[in-house]
Amino acid sequence: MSPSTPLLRGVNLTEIESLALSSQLNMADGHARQELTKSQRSIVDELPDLFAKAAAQPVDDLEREAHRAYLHLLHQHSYPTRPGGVLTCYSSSVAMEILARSLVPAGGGPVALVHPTFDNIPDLLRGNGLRLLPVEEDVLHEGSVSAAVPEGVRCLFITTPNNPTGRVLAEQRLAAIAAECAARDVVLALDTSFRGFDTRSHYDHYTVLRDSGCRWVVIEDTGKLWATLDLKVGLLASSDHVGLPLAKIHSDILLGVSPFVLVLVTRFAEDAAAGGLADLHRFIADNRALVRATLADVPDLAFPDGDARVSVERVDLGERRCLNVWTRLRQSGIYVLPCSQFHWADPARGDHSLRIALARVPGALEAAVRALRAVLLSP
Ligand code: EGV
Repeated sequence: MSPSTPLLRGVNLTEIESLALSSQLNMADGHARQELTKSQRSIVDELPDLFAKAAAQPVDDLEREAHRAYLHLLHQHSYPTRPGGVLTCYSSSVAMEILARSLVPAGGGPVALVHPTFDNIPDLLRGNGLRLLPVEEDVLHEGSVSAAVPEGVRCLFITTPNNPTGRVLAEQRLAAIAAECAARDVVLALDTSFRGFDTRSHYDHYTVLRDSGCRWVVIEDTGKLWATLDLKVGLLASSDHVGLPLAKIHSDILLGVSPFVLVLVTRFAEDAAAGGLADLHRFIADNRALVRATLADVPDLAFPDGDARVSVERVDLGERRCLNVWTRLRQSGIYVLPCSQFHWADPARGDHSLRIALARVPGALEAAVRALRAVLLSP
């Protein structure tokens, strides 16, 4: 996409994010780009030793340690420990692609997918020829459970906490939805990539899923929490008898992730468990407060996700169009994300909001949000 591309229709969110990668004021992607903490820096200082450890130990052990450290950190104590119960991938999008491909041979109806959500999820599903049915967040979270699991679908896919809204599926609601999926033999798939930020999504999902008796898949992601320069893994966990060729497709795509990355994930997870996660929650809350305070006096503006704790914040622009605001910010080298594409079934519904990344150095975030304020205040 050339720098003068005027319209963003037909362009996906990741393409927009990639425009921002070399900018000093990149508030676009949801990756972690804050400074390392002191204890994280000391892990980085040990990298040569970690490399040696990774080379010396059996990769099975390293994989088990990484799963355990990460999933226990997030209180997911009942994750499957059987062989192949958690498949390790280079990223959660690779896990997503494996899930999408695995759903094809099963045949059957469309996949029901939360609306809105990050657009690479619908794109990967559709890219594999699957038909999609949007399920609005409100329908998913409240009211009749049978409406949350539309008739005839082969799979229900929920991002929780959701991206960009931060909305979390409550334990009772997960239990009710999982029971409905069990009764109707619908595969329940969760993407919990942002759960590290929100303790309300730290109840043990695997206990709830297992108790329901449904067929389920969970995608986890270590990539959103720590500024490890995209050294990360995605995890693809599944129930016994899930009936999808996940391991086979995983083997089509990779032999395994780097043992070095597994060791790094284990160390960062241990550091987080020792207090780093609580520090991170405070850091994100402070950055969210900074955004809200800086924009507080701008008329016709709102923060629709009052309760959100994830590392992104939506801003409702009122009458203004996100494309317009995005274009003007971009002229100053400042990047945020327009929200149209999150509304994958009805992009117009996102035309008046932006998403700001919060996992950033506070000084840079403040500069970007001040510039946003200036754009919003000038006609
Ligand atoms: C966010 C982009 C893709 C994704 C960004 C993201 N990756 N498309 N494979 O990591 O919220 O900005 O999730």
